[in-house]
Amino acid sequence: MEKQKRVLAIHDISCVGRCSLTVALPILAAAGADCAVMPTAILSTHTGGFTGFTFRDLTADMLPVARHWKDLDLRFDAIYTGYLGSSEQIDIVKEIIDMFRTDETTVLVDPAMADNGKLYTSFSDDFPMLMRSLCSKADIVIPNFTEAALMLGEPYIEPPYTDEYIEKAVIRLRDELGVPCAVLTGTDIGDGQLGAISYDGKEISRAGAGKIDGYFHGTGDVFGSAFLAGVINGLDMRESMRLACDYTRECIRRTVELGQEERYGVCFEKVLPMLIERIAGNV
Ligand code: PXL
Repeated sequence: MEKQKRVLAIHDISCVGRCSLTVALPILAAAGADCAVMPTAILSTHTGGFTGFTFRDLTADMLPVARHWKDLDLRFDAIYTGYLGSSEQIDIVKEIIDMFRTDETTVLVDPAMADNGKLYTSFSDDFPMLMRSLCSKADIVIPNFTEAALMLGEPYIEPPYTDEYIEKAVIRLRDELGVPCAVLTGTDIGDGQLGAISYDGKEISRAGAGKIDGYFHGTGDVFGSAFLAGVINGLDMRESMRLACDYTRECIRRTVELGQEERYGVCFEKVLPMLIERIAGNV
């Protein structure tokens, strides 16, 4: 009988708005993982689409928490990092990765800091280069096109893209960041599909699902969590991307069907049975 996988998810808690930890924990739990959490900050809501949100920075708590876990001899099969609460957390997260990484650990870094050509309001202009240095410690990175452009010091280009542009971007991302595998999300070549492309130094893989128009908050975290759910359950890059694309699309479709306001995130809870079935059936 295979041991239950333990994941450490390092993201903020946006108490309302379904993103970061309030998405990662339930999705990874549904995928059968024991998901430990390290909150980087606690916000009353996320920062996209709400004003007047509260923000409690938890930078000072992170290393003491990690040291306690080290004393307990806790081990993690995967470390999944996302939205960070301060620039100082970049070095802290690197230290935590060093504390817990073994040959069997998968380190997945989502450089959650920007979308639609813009850095999120809470980050300063030097943050993308700091985030780039964190990405270089990962086994897999999953930026969108805005985050990739910021880390590569390139102008952001609006979709639709050419297939050639997407391929070059993912190859550059992997090679320049020095990361074993890069997954670029938000691939849109104007054919009605939206998806992701990966490059692991040998092979380029693609996955996509029918595009639904609109801006849906938190879908990067839904995608990242479902992708990691695939990886820890033994799926390869292409299969994990396909699972994440199909799951994210279905979450968006249900959100539209239910007439839910976009800033409250997508109705991922309603689609968890599909994720569980797909993982059980290994597709
Ligand atoms: O899902 C990205 C995200 C996570 N956490 C917070 C955010 C955002 C995007 O805006 O504001 C606090």
